[in-house]
Amino acid sequence: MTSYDLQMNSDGSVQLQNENLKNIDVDFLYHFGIDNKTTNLEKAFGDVNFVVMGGSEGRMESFAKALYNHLKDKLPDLDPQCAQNDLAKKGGRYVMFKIANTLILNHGMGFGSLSIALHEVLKLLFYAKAKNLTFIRMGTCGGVGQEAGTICITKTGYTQLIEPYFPYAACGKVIKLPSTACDETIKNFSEHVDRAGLTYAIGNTVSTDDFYEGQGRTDGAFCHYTSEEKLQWLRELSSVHNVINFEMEACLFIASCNRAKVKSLCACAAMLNRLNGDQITSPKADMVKYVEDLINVCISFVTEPLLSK
Ligand code: R2B
Ligand code: URA
Repeated sequence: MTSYDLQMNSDGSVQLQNENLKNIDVDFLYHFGIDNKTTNLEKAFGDVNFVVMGGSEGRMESFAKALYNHLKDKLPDLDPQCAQNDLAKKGGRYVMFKIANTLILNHGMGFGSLSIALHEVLKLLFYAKAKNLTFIRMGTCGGVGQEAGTICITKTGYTQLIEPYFPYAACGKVIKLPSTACDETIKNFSEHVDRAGLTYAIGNTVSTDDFYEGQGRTDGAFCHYTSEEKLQWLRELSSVHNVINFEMEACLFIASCNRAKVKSLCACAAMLNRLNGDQITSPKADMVKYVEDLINVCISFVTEPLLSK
């Protein structure tokens, strides 16, 4: 798949596809502990343009603090508490912050918890009538032929069987929806990475259900293949399928954003080059720096429309 025509709503709003929602009087977003009656969602979230998601709570808390520090002197009306105010606290499952035009939340590891967070945040922003939306996943990954520190930007998220769609299972049947990201957003984002002087690669991402066997590691609790078979697979992924990295969410993330007609981008910092090994043994300070670099690029990307006004 080379490109995907998103066919967005003209105002860039979320397009839900569920007639049943019209018959729900109060929609309780259970995992966020937020509903659309007791909170005025339009007032609270109507000005959101970017949603930045990542796996861990700590990374998203750091992102919220860094974005707040970047903006506090430039936007005098910014709430001084916004980087501490966890909006999903009542749900007890995710953390969520809103800093100016950006909603920040974690999604946990893998498709299960990501899927729940996406259903609820898409409904939240639909009820809020938010416009011109771009969803970003800011994560970590294993590079395939990419060295540690490289920012890997996903063109198409593949399944672990190297298919260019996400297979949604419902009522015992599967529907397959395309998982190719928006070219324009990739181009815009990569210009920000370039300007920061960081190394990046654009290519396909394999999103797996598992960190170990799913990604062909030989250091899990189980392993039924040889190191040679693993390397042969990794080399084939790179040479035949233009795969640059492994992680555990991009395929679903992009497919769900496409389904809701919002722009999406997945950018992940490589923690290692899988052609050189399986264990992640880079010094802690290096890994912290890779993530900080990615955070700074995302901040540059989401604040550009605000600060160029
Ligand atoms: C990257 O890192 C996590 C596994 O360590 C997973 O959430 C992912 O996609
Ligand atoms: N996350 C993954 O899913 N795989 C890696 O190798 C590193 C981070």
